[in-house]
Amino acid sequence: MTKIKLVASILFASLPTALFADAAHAQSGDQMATMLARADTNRDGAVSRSEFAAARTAMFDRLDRNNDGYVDSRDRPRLMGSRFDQAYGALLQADANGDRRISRAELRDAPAPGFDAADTDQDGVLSADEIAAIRSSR
Ligand SMILES: [Ca+2]
Ligand SMILES: [Ca+2]
Ligand SMILES: [Ca+2]
Repeated sequence: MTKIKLVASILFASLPTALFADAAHAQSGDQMATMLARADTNRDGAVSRSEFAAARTAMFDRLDRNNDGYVDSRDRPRLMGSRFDQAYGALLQADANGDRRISRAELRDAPAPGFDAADTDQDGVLSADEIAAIRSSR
């Protein structure tokens, strides 16, 4: 693996589509479960809504390369642009006002259909059992 590819894989390794995907998207359960494992920052085996939101914010900060508080085409890197496009495409689901740029507020308020669908008992926390169910159901 070249150094550039290595850096890019670190920058975009957070499987951003999993943060916005709904059940209908072609998102493998393994990818979703891997993303959730990364989001579990306190390592209790469960992912709370705030941990999920923090994972989204971390992704936003990586994508907003010029740090202007918006993710849009101006943040597209010259290298590995296609990976940016993939993440940006997922993020556009949060573009509530349709201006093709995503603000922090839009990200914060965006629905999380993947999270909601996986939270089968609707307590706002994805338990280890609920995460295991994602992995086995897709
Ligand atoms: Ca947790
Ligand atoms: Ca930006
Ligand atoms: Ca739950």
